[in-house]
Amino acid sequence: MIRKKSEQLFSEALKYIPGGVNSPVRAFRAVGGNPFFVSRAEGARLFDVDGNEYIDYVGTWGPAILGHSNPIIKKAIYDATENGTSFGMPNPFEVRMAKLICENVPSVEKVRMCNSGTEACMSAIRLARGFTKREKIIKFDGCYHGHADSLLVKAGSGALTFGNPDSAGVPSSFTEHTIVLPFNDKDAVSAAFNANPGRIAGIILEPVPGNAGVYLPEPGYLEFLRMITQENGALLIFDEVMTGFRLSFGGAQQRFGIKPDISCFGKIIGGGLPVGAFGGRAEIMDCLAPVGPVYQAGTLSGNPLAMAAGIAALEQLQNGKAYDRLEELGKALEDGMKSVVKSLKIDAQFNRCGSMFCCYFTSKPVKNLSDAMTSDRSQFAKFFNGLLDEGIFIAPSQFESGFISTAHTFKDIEKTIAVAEKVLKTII
Ligand code: KE4
Repeated sequence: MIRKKSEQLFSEALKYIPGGVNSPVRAFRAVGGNPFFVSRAEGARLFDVDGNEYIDYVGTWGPAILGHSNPIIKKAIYDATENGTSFGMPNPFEVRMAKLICENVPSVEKVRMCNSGTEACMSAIRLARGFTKREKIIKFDGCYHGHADSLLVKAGSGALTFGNPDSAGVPSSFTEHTIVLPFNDKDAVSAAFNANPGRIAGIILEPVPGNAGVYLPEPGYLEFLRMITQENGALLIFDEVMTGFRLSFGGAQQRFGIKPDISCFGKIIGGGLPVGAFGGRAEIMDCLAPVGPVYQAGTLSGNPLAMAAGIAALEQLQNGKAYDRLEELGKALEDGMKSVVKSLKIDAQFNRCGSMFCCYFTSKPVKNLSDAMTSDRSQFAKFFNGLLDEGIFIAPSQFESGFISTAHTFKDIEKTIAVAEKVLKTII
């Protein structure tokens, strides 16, 4: 594929933007080559500035569950701009959004809007510490909760991609209260509570980790975390920035039947505009300013355009039909990929939960970060570039999730499987 205009734009971008990108994972550092620049996105397609077309499985990292340029979301944004773009005072959209989340996410009685998933997770941690008056937080290696200092410890996503899961610039004193454990390991959690009696404020996790690829909680694991936090007076925090309204309209917590104490959101609830939110039991949320002593704020929190876009997205998802389609498309992709891997006798694992998926190049089933790390990343890079040259765009890192949208068709899935087979034949 010719990407001359993208190359020109990238060399210009490098003069003014670190790495030429505004978020590291876009830089293609893990897979080689340079990023393409998008001129337009429509449905399940991205179009770059050189006119190349891609079937898109990144979906702007999760928000585009209804595909790109969804007409109802776009109209909601246009209509909202008629009345201004930001008011600095409450607006009716914020109430509608809060109601939608509280009425449809099992554990959420009250919710606070913010502007990113990072803010949501950072604020949820502060709230858990304020509510319990304890300092320590348990997180799991490979899980990514945004780039707040205390959570950039053995983090996933771009931090893992670039091999700096413990970022520079974060003093050890900022992370001394962060306990990092392997995911899906009950004994490690029990040991941490035994070693820190009365000092753990909470556990934060991605209920289905999507920032080291995709792997699933073992049966009973989430129930165990719910029980052990309750037993120890600690809070269970589900980071549903990626899984919220993705794995069901009530998120992973509804899919798995678990009620966490605090939940974090982002991505889908903004309809593609900047957004974050965190919510939970009223007695916990009322510890937040201006009611309680835990401070949290944001100039653009509850922004009318982002709220209007998010409401338009959620209202299209609310009848649940989208999730049936996403499950059918996801199953078709999984079945096709698994049969290709089997017929070519390749060491590869295809993990999926609903419309989130990942292909690892390892013979080992992937159930946690250390399993994911056994994947052959040079194979992944060849797979990524082979697909890209054939017009299929998956995440440019082994340690990310792929996303299917309702705009994808079974024809797209068939094409993807056929191209994957062709590419795999050339790289094995
Ligand atoms: P943001 O601050 O990027 O809005 O959200 C941080 C975040 C928190 N929690 C989870 C589970 C997340 O997946 C994320 C962000 N996801 C990454 C993709 N894996 C965003 C992509 C990027 O960093 O450019």
